[in-house]
Amino acid sequence: PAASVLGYPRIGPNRELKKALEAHWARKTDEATLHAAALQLQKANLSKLAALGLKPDDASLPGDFAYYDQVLDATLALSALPTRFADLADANGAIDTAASFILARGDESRAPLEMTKWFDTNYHYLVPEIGETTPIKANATVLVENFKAHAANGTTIRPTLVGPISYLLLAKAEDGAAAGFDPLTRIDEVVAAYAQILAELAAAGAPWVQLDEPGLVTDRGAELAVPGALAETVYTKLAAATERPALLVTFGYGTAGEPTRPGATQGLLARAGVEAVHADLVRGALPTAEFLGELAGSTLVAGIVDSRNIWRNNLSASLDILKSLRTEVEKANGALAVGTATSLQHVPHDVALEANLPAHLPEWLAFANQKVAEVITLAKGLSEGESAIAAELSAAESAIAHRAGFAGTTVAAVRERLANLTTADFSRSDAQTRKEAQEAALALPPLPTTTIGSFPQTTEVRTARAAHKAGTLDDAGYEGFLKAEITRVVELQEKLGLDVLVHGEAERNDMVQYFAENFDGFSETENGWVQSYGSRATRPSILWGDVSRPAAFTVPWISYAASLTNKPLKGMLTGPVTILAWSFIRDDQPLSISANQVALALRDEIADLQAAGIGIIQVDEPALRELLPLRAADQPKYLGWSVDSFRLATAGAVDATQIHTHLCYSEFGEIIEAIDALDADVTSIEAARSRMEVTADLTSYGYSRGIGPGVYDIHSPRVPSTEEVAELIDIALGSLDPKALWINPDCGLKTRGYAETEASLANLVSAAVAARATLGVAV
Ligand code: THG
Ligand code: ZN
Repeated sequence: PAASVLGYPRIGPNRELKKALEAHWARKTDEATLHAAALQLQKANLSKLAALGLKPDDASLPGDFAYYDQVLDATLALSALPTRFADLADANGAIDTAASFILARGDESRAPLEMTKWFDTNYHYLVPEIGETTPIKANATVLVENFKAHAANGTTIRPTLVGPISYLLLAKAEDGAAAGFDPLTRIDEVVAAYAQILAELAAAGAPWVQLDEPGLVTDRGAELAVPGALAETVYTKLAAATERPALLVTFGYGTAGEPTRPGATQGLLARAGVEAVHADLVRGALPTAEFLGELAGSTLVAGIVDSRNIWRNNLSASLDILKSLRTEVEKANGALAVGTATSLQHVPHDVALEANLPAHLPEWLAFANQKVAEVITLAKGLSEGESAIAAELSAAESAIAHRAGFAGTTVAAVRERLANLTTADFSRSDAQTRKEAQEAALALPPLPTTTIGSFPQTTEVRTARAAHKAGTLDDAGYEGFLKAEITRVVELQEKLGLDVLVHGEAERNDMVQYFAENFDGFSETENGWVQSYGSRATRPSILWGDVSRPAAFTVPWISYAASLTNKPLKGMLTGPVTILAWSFIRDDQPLSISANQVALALRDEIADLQAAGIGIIQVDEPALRELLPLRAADQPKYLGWSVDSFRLATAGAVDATQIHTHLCYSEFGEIIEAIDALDADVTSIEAARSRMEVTADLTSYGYSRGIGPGVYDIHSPRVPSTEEVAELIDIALGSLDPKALWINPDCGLKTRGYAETEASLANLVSAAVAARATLGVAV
């Protein structure tokens, strides 16, 4: 195929799949109804793709549907049931749809498969659990049935599966496997199963199958991609089968193999007999002529259209790159096709679904459908010449010119402020001086108790917000509602006896979107949903211009809460890295510059909070770990600017103002130095599930400022007993200085209900009070 996309959003333009799944999980519909809804959605998507110009008869159409997750679907294709789910196997050892939802969501007696980030994206996959004896047995039924269902409709899809190497790289060793067991040791069995799946798909008539091997763009993957290593062995074996479809092997999210040898992995696989190989030209390096010469008659799918961001493609620049690639590829008797950098699952469906964007913006944007059109246009330009796509080239050129010249894209005042920054703007005075000033100002008890910031977002809160948005609840009515909600939350915290109170964040729909709405330079979509995991999606904001903060916006709510209590009230902000990580970001300047712009906007808000008498301000950075580059060599630079942006946001605070931060993960060994460098006075982190494992790490690192390792897991409605909380406090006290320890839950309470929140916090407070008594004069 001359033009193809690696994958397409699965949730549906109006989140049809989400609705069908959630109705089924709520037992409102049976499996046949769910299946019919999913098939109808796929058919609608495929006819949309065909209408946009992808050919329905040459396997250009992606066949990447998954009810929940593409990695889970590979687990199903391998019948790889972890031991703790072994009873779910059917008579053939296979995992059916109902069983797959138990893997994804757990049941009364079992936690679901662990969920973790898919490469450096905001998508989360279900982690396979592989041990020495995990069954591995091909089950091509779902893939074959799906292929046939579309073939019966005159549509030839390209069934897509996570590749065998990436599957095992993404897996973790099953609990109970021998120490040091590496799932990759099961590769021969996985390859044999894939060979059988390929044979069954060939028998069903599939001309092409796509295997995604993004695992090979990581450092670990690079070791497997050198000549003679696993990638070569595996694909030589798979290519040697006589009964198989043609293979397209893709490498999204970076440069496959060694970063200094871009194209080498593609060359290696082509020589092994793979018909088409893909390269990500957006995050990955351009394959060099040396390696393109090794394509040996295979097709290179050039992933030139960005599938992780929403900007319109610079078609003429892309066409120039494609033409030079083609020259090299054709020297090796290969062919060039045009594609996307990764699956389009990371972008929303269609700009046309947005009715309320600011007038300048739609022309600059390309969501999935616009990107498909770009791929087709580029393929046409490549085969028929510039003149065949003259109108598209000039439309893209003028949109890009409008974007570059638009008043908000570059704002002199913002640029000047950044240019005038000095190193002093990134530093506070020394931690000890601050500590003394804060102790005097705050007079907190030992082991102070607090929460992470959000309180339950009840149906009433969501209903009031929706009514306000729809215009049925006026500004005054909404403000009155929110103030009543804040009053309730403050009174509850007083009653519970917490020491540092929060206002509860009822006014915020989302911890990022709320900030984007209040900063210049960002816009929000109405319908720009992107799957985050399973049936859940977010609507990332779009950062398109220089950022500034027109007016204080958190101050009124937080000041109102502070006016209701004599206890210290903690102001809540979201940090620069997280705001950027969960938004679509500019592609016309380094992320570090946007980060400092956001930091200055936050710095202004912090100054205003401080002026309003707020003495504790938390700047959350749950996504700090998330944006960490895949390659170790790229990490120090990232950690440098990300830490700097946090420091720039917070360093305007006076000594007596206590800066807190919150990080949503416990495995931060890799970035402990960066966390220390944030120089926050107090850091709260997830720790309950690992039973305070991190506290010992922190102590051995020599971390000396305030630390709040979460004393209970908020991810389930379970109420921890006072004894359980007390035990975790004891563990923490075993390695931490009691003067540094804070007592708080693991994370915000937004997703919890009030009943369990109140009970859990009551137990947290009584455990803290008891621990204080035990410490006695020691503190
Ligand atoms: N905010 C933003 N991005 C995020 C998170 C966030 N990315 C990472 C992480 N948190 C993702 N986790 C979730 C958790 C819940 C939901 C989505 C992503 C969720 N979404 C609702 C749904 O799909 O029904 C829709 C929410 C809405 O109406 O806005 O529940 O916290 N920006
Ligand atoms: Zn958290």
